[in-house]
Amino acid sequence: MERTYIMVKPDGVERGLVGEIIKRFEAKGYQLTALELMHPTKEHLEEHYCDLKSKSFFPGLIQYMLSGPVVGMVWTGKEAVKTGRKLLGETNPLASLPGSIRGDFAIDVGRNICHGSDTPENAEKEIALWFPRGIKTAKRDKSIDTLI
Ligand code: FUP
Repeated sequence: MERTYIMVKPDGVERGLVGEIIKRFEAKGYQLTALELMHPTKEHLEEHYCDLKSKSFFPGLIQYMLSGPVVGMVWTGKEAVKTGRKLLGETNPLASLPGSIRGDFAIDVGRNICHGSDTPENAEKEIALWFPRGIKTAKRDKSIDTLI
């Protein structure tokens, strides 16, 4: 099963969109595999966005990402990377269709609410970067059902 790293950025957390984003991934049928509210360091964010280091918007991007906590998540399921990016919409929210998260909730590329891995390889790199202690994937203990 494919995994993707989805992150609610500081503006998404500040605007109270964490639940809305989780709801859409759950409704689509993906499985929530990891979730954590985090306060990443500048160095951690520079590593996450290392491919964009030469871009003129890089300093502003890092500053924005440091403006508040983020919520990192791993979602698992069939074609999670590609479909996850469809659920998020285009990088530029103005190019995102209504019905996508950015299409419904954002207008500025520099405040685009969420991040989603762009390839399965990058997803695994990002999951290792954001969840360095690993992820427990044990199945739920069904014996608890008899206690209810
Ligand atoms: P994405 O894969 O959708 O996250 O897009 P990129 O990796 O190209 O860009 C990462 C982040 O850089 C975007 F989410 C927002 C920011 N960005 C800008 O601020 N200006 C730009 O012109 C392009 C990207």
